Amino acid sequence: MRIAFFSDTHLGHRKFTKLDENGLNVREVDVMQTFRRFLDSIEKRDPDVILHGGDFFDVVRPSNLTLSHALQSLMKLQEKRGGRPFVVVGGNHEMPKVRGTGCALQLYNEVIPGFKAVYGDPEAVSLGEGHVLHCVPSSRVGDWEDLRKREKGTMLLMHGLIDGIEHGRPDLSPAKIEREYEFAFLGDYHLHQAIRDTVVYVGSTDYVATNFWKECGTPKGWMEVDTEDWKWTFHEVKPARRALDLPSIDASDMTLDEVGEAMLEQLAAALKSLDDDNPPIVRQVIVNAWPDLRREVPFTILQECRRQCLDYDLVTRAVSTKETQSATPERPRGQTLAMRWEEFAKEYEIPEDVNREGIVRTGEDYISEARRTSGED
Ligand SMILES: [Mn+2]
Repeated sequence: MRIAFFSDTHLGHRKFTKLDENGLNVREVDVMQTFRRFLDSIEKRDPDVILHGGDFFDVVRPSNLTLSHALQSLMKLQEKRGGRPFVVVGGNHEMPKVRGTGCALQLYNEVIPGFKAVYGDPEAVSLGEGHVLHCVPSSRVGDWEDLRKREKGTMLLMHGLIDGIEHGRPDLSPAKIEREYEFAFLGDYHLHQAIRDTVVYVGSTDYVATNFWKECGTPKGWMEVDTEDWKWTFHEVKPARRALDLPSIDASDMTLDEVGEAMLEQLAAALKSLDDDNPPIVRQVIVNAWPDLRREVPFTILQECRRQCLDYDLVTRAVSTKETQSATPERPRGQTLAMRWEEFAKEYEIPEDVNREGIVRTGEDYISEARRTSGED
C-alpha cells in the first residue's frame, strides 16, 4: 500500500493587507493555490491512501469562498480516485473552542466520497489490507491509552508536538511511539523533520506561521510511504509565492547611504535569482545598527524595496545576534522592548487605512523617549 502524507495547509490563512483584483487577500489566494499544487503532485503518484496531519483550515470558521474552493478541489480529486481513503485529523487551528460550534470538516465528511475527518474523539480507522490508522486530533494528544495497542500494521496520525520538539512530553517520546506504531504521521510542526525513520513531521505546505523565516531554507513537500518496507520519499512542491530571508547587512562601518545601497543591491540580486515574477515576501535584517538607523532610512529607498515585494520587512538589530537556537521559533529570548514592540505591532490587526509603519515608529519613539527620561540611554 502506498500512502501520501501532507499537513498544515492552513486554508483561509490571511496576512498583510494586499488584495487581489477580486478583492481577496493575496495570501489567502496563495495558500489555496499551494494546496492545489500539492493535490496535483499527489494525484500524479496515484497513492492508495491520502493522509492529512491537521490544521487543514487556518480558522474555525473559514470563509465561504475557502470552504467551496477546497470542496471543489477535493471533490474532483476524490472522484478521479474512485473514493479511495482520504483521512484528515483535526488540528488546533480548526478545532472549535466551544463544542457547539462544530468543525468545518464535518461538512466534507458528508459529501466527499472516501473523505474522513476525525476531529472529536480519537478513532481507529481501517485502511484495508489489514492496515489500521489511529487518528488523534490536537485536543486529545497523549490521551488515547485505550487505542495504544501495538499490532502489526498499526499506524498513527496525530496533530501535536512530541517530546524532542516540545520538551516535557515523556509520554510522547519518539522511542515509545516507535515501539507502539509501525509508522507515525505527525502534523503541527511546520518544518519537515524525520524524528526517527518512522516517526515523521512532514511540515506545512506554505509559510503560514507567525515567524516562518526559519522555514525559508527548508523544502516544502509531501511524503510517499510504502507499507511494504516503510521506506519513504519526500516530494518537493514549491509554495505559490516565495519567502526570502536576505543575507543580513552589517551596518557597523557603513554610512546611511551605504546601508540604503546595500538594501537595494541585496533585493535586486535576490529578485534576479527567482524563477517566477510573483512578488516575494522579503525580510532584510540589519545587524550592528545604530539606534536610529531604522527611522533614518530614506522613505524613497523603503518605497522602492516595497514596490517590488508583496511585503518587505526591514528589521534592525543593535548587536549581531545569532538566529535563535531553540526548536520552537515563537519568541526569541533577550529581545529588547523595542524589538518586541516591533514584532507585536507588525502582526497586530489594524484597519486597512491605518498606516502601520506610522504606528510602529510612534511606538519606537515612545520607547526611546522613556529610555532617555529614565536615564537608560
Ligand atoms: Mn499548523
